[in-house]
Amino acid sequence: MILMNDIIREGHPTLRLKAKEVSFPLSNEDRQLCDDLLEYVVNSQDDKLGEKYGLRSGIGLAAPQVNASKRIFALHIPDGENLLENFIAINPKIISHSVEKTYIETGEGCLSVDREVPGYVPRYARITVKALDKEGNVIKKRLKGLPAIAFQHELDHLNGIMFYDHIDENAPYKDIPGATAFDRE
Ligand code: NB4
Ligand code: NI
Repeated sequence: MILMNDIIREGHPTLRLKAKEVSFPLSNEDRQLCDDLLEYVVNSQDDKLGEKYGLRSGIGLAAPQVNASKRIFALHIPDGENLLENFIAINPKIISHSVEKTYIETGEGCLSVDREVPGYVPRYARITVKALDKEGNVIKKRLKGLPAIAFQHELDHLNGIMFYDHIDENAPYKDIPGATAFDRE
């Protein structure tokens, strides 16, 4: 299972690389990587397991964060008792997006960043995405709210972009025209 010391931190060059597309059928190594990424996110949200293994909780994790420069990430986003999203995205793409933007009121964090970086991170409010699952089947989804924000955060990792690259360092909380805040609470 993935533990915190398997997660590379800012400054590591892999976090600034453009990750490579994955070929199919998946190698056993890539299949295992997919399962490990999703397992980490699920474990991290389990109080007992999180406590036992000292995991920082997350709703997403991208392959470059475990030093695998491959276009794969996992999302596990609960909504109270229900599950908003739970999937592995391979060779993901945003095929269209809204003009309207959104941002998490309390800002974003990252498992590869061991510090708070305050400020609004502008994201597209609604996106239509395409990705492949482990069998190579096409997944097409329309995402909004936290799933849309998380998908963009993870896709950024596949392109060597960190959330704070989007924060205006001179005015981190400046108003984002035409944006609606996403309130986590
Ligand atoms: C990715 C997210 C940062 C902003 C918003 C949030 C958490 C992450 C980073 C968008 C994507 C990880 C991957 C959370 C969290 C809400 C749901 C359910 C019960 C606790 C869990 C906490 F943990 N970000 N952490 N950061 N990243 N919500 N939740 N809650 O997920 O670096 O690249 O368990
Ligand atoms: Ni991150």
